[in-house]
Amino acid sequence: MISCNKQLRLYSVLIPARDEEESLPETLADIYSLFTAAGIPHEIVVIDDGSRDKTWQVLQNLKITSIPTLTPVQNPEPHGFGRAIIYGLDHSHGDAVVIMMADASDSPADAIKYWHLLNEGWDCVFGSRFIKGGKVINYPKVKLWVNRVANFLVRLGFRHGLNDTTNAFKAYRRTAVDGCRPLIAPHFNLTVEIPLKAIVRGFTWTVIPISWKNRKHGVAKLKIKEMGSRYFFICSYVWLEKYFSRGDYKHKGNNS
Ligand SMILES: Nc1nc2c(ncn2[C@@H]2O[C@H](COP(=O)(O)OP(=O)(O)O)[C@@H](O)[C@H]2O)c(=O)[nH]1
Ligand SMILES: [Mg+2]
Repeated sequence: MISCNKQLRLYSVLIPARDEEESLPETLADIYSLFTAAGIPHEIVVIDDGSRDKTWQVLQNLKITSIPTLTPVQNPEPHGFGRAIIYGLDHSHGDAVVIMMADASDSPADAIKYWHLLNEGWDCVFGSRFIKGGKVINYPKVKLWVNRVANFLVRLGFRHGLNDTTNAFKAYRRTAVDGCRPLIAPHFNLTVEIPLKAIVRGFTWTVIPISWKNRKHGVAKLKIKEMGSRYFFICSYVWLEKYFSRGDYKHKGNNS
């Protein structure tokens, strides 16, 4: 069901980045060129989160030389993937947002499909790498296995039918993200807090197949051992809201 037909004005691309000096030039050039060619009004908000390499200088340079829609910001301490995204949400101006990774794992062409679906009226557009048409390239084996088990358990708990909840690469109308506040996950667990809350709170959503590729530069930072309990915590919290809050936090009516 589609709740709103209002055309969107500006697409904010939020990219949390920590020590991504090598990946960012290519990632940002790809997004900028495809979005510009598609005529999408956008801003690219890269949130530098305490990088110890030259990420910040690289961003300043790209903004001046080649990517005018880039607006880099620095997340002050305390750091954390989730905190950086929340900082980016608070410092971006679009009425639609898409969360993408700095390591070029997400496809700008998919982000463009998200934009068009948001404009058709969906509150949220999710991608799945694990439905017909979806694709993963060089996904590390253990990580893939953990991912599939985690997504199966989330699906069991929420009965929402989505099989790629944990992937951060999703797009939202601003009204939907704001309807998920207060956002409380400080780390990678924000990647499940937003979609689960949006679903539980009654925002409309749809899914398309997407592709994902492993990074070419730098190292992956998600530590499954450290994050497991945090994912469990946030899923439990939203699960309790779903079954015991008597709809107190539900999105009421069409105010998108
Ligand atoms: N703000 C912020 N971003 C981070 C942090 N760790 C990783 N990222 C970013 O999150 C995205 C995904 O990280 P990555 O290392 O590729 O994780 P993985 O591929 O899921 O293991 C990239 O854009 C990283 O730069 C962090 O501590 N703070
Ligand atoms: Mg990655």
